[in-house]
Amino acid sequence: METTLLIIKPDGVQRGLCGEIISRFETKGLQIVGMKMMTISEEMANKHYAAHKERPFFAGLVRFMTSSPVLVMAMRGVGAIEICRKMMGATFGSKAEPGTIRGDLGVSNSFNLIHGSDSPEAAETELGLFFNDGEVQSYELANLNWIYDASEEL
Ligand code: 3AN
Repeated sequence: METTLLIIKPDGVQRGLCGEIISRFETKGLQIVGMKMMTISEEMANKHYAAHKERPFFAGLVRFMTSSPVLVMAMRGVGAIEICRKMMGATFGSKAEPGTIRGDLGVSNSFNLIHGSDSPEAAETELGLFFNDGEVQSYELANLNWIYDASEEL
């Protein structure tokens, strides 16, 4: 099982798309193990996007991410990191494929609705940044054996 960090960005919250976006992950068979609404501080945004510090869009990105509340989620499943990235679609809403969250729900390149960790290392770091000890739950899904073929996949 992998756990990944997802953030419904300020545009997703403001546009009332949280339900739609969460529903896609639940319907897929992923398990929500953490969720909270928060307003990201500038310090946190700087840490989270440290890799992009030198990029021309960095200041705008930090301004956007701190401008209004976000919904932070920890999502668990076999291969969850790659599955969530595929479901999010390409970075820019204008380019993302139909069927993906960004492809179906937005047209903007800067306001692209959702963040998802892009590697196991990033997931670990980002989960640690956005969730305190004890905030990510461990519980057994009652229908786990109908989501996965337990004899082969778990
Ligand atoms: P992704 O979120 O698809 O992993 P990254 O990691 O390349 O994309 O970029 C991180 C974030 O930086 C993106 N989610 C997007 O909000 C923003 N970003 C990336 N490139 C640009 C750009 N050229 N103009 C504006 N914002 C950008």
